[in-house]
Amino acid sequence: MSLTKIEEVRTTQVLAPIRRPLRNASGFIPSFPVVLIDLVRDDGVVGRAYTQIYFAELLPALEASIQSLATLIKGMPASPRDVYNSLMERMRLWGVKNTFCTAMGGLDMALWDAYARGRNEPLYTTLGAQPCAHKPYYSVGLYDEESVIEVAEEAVADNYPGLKIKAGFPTLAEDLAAVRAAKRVLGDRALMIDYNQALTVAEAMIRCKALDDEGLTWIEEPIIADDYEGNAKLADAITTPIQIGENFNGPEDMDTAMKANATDYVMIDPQFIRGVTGWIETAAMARAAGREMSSHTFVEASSHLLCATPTAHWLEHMDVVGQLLAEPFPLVDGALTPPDRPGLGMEWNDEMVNKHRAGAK
Ligand code: SMN
Ligand code: MG
Repeated sequence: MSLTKIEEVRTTQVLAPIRRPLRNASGFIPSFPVVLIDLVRDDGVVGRAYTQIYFAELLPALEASIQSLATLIKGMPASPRDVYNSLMERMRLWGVKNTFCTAMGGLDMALWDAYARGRNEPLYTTLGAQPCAHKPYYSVGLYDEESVIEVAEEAVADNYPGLKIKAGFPTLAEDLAAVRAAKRVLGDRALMIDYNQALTVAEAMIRCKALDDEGLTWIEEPIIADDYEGNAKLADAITTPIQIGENFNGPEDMDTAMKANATDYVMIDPQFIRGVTGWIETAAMARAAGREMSSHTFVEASSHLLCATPTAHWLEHMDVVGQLLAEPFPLVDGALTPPDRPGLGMEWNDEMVNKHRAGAK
């Protein structure tokens, strides 16, 4: 079999329009900064993926990181695992964390997308899995007691089985009031809250205990994400599951967190875990550790990857690039199944991409 090679990596900075601007306890995201990746192979197959960063100001740095890594892999056979292993070796001296981690995640996914497209099958098939219907939760920002009613009604109207709101108001009373107001609208539907690392360990202990009887499905990132010892203490002290993982930079962080017993559940971001290759490694660790594994952002890739995840749990539905896609990833009867299209199943809507382009044109 002839080996197709990586010919070129094209990147486009965009500020993706989102349904609701995203306020959280640690920042504000009015539109989503992402870099779209088109990885061209010498047989003409183009692999598509994207990767995100939370600040528009940092988009050029992310694009430059992708392009820098691309110079290390151009001309290589386009086998995703070999490229991943080669990059891990080449980058050993500097490390593959943070922006380079995200950049590598995007490239890995574009390579897998091309690989599956070359075989004319959806990614879940390439991974040896059947398509399955995931439980999506509607993921939104910080809303107080009054404004949360409208988002909870939106979740019910769209038939989501769950809703995640941000928490981290100046007082516990405000967090509690928002949770109770949302619950009243949601009824039996799941409610999760996300502190985005805003609390100290002592404050988190007080708030998590006070929220422990509210029927929350999980409490996410109450303290600094990589304070695994602090997270382990919280997980021990309350019965509501603690959820962390979106800030794992590669499978090694999952390994460290599991060894520290830092969390009850994990939620993995395909971009930050270093793509399909990093996700599959991490999913095996979640099985070994007996931890439910959910996804973080990147709905399209997650919908395929969760099919190949033995302990698959919830799909976060934060629609980052939906408006930039030619074909949607729709919710049907409150569930999301990956599409029966080659690769990840994403084609850009060029007109919308051009409209929302950022950086140098
Ligand atoms: C989040 C997602 C995207 C941007 C900022 C924060 C988040 C989540 O923590 O879990 O959705
Ligand atoms: Mg979160």
